[in-house]
Amino acid sequence: MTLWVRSTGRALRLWGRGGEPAWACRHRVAGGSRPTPFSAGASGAFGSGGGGEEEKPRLRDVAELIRAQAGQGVVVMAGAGISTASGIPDFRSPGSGFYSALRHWDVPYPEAIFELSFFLANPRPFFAWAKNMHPGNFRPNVIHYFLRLLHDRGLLRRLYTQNIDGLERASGIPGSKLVEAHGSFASATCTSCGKASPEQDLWATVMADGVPRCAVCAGLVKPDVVFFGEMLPERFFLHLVDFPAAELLLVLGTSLKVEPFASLSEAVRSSVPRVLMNREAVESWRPRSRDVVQLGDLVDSVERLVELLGWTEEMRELVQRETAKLGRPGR
Ligand code: CNA
Ligand code: ZN
Repeated sequence: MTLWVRSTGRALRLWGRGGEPAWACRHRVAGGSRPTPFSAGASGAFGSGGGGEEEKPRLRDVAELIRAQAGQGVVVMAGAGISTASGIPDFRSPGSGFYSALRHWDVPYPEAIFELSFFLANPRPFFAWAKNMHPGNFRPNVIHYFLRLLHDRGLLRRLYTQNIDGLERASGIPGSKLVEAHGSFASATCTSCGKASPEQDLWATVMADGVPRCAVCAGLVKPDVVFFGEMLPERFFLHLVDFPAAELLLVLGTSLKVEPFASLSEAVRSSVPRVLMNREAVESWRPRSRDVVQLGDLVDSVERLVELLGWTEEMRELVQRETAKLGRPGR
């Protein structure tokens, strides 16, 4: 297990315990003790159950909170659940999640393909998986475009994402508004000499089932996604200013099992409303009185939310415009 250094330290590394992959480590360390499991009715003012009669009032509350924003006060935390509708499996959903598929791979245990030591010895399983992540395979969905609308409307302070699929960028949200906390495939580096490798070279090799090598020293080239025990990008430190300044926190499509990312959900001021939207309850969520928890499919929730906000037409136009711009088939 790699050491995890708290934000007061000099470095932040992904941290895991109990057999989780590099950028999918589990367990929180904030506060030291395990939080009380999240349960129905324990989520504060608006309850925690999903679906049915209660859905509308909760989404209305979310819409109200967004409407109440005057400036760039919205901070978003996103996870793999915002991209499943684009056709990219998350890790933990039973059946469809990446973990469920791993038994077909030549790895001693699932998390090994994101461990540097395993990668250096046997990079093929990682690149076989990476092939599926080619940016041409996917395009943003309504959830990404909802976040884009938050930006267009001048409400977004920053979007922190754990995703490495680049779909937030592809939706048109500028890099200055993004913190890709677990890196991305947009750049790659030689693991021997540190030379940067062009993204197109990487993909050309990976798509041909090859293993990318450095043009200078023939060392193994690794995309700049954060592996187990690796440093998080410097931009992650923006959280030190963003979270204390946030006026509203949206947490979307994440199991909050990766540290140090997960603990950010507790870094906003206690008076700041937090909205958690996920398919299922999040075990480590520590309820606060102003929380709103909306469980269920994110696409359904976001579409309804957009409707409640009166942004449906704007969203339709945005999706049309951006889809035409991307000019390639997606899912
Ligand atoms: P996770 O642990 O797999 O959790 C995803 C969460 O999203 C789960 O709680 C799901 O129930 C929920 N979810 C999935 N689909 C939907 C949906 N349509 N509507 C509502 N909720 C949904 O993934 P996390 O992101 O929490 O964190 C772990 C890793 C996974 C991070 O480091 C990611 O980088 C990594 N990951 C990224 C991608 C990607 O880039 N798209 C894909 C798979 C894994
Ligand atoms: Zn090199």
